[in-house]
Amino acid sequence: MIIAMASWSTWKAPSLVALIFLVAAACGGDGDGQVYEADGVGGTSSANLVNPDGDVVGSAEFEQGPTGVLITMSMNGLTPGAHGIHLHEFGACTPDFKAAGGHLTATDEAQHGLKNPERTVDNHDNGDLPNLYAAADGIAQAEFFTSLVTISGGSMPALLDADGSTLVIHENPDDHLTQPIGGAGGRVGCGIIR
Ligand SMILES: [Cu+2]
Repeated sequence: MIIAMASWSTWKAPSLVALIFLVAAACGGDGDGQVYEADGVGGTSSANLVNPDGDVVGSAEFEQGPTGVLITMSMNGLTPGAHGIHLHEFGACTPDFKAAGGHLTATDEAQHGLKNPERTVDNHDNGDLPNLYAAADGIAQAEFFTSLVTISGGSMPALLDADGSTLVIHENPDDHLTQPIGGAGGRVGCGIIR
């Protein structure tokens, strides 16, 4: 509308040039149109992780960075080896971990799996993370970084949206391919993100 109304009189030409510059900046400069935006860079949230008996077995911290969320976590009581771990859509772990719902996504058509060839920037599963590895003593410590969510607001599904979200740990590894959860099996840990 502004462009259509702009005349080529000498005093309006500078504002037209400025408008074109802003549009280019919003496209990130490489023409792909993908821009990560979040409210409150530096903001944090956290979760206490519980096992199916309700015992606290770990914790996770979430910090909003300019291009994604850094997750720092530790947990004990796991079987040694790899465990699928995802961000789930509801902020609930009771009466059982099914209350956490499915993965946090922006579309019902979401494709699970970091290695899924059907996956695009328009249909990725925003709850996906690499696997969590527990040592022989059942303890796992990890950092994850994801640019597929925000803590609040912005251009990706937010952890602290109206229905909240959870960090869920599964009993088996996520193969990053199989629908809907990479064959990760049952839920052995859950934490409400607050
Ligand atoms: Cu999951």
